[in-house]
Amino acid sequence: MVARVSAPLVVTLRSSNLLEITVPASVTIPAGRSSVGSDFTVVDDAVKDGTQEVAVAGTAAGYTGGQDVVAVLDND
Ligand SMILES: [Ca+2]
Ligand SMILES: [Ca+2]
Repeated sequence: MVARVSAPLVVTLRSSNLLEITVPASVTIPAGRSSVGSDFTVVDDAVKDGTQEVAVAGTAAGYTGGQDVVAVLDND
């Protein structure tokens, strides 16, 4: 079961590779909700670097952090 937060919860975001994906420093889950959306920015690096896997992690005080891996494709 996914818990809804009783007060707004600030989640700090981190990208494992800022040369591939940048993320907002944080997002806030509104009170009464269990999640929130966020836009990530994929960097067009003009380097023939193949598919890169980047971990995006979220942490919040009092909660177990989580992360997921995003595959950034290459268009060069
Ligand atoms: Ca790249
Ligand atoms: Ca590239």
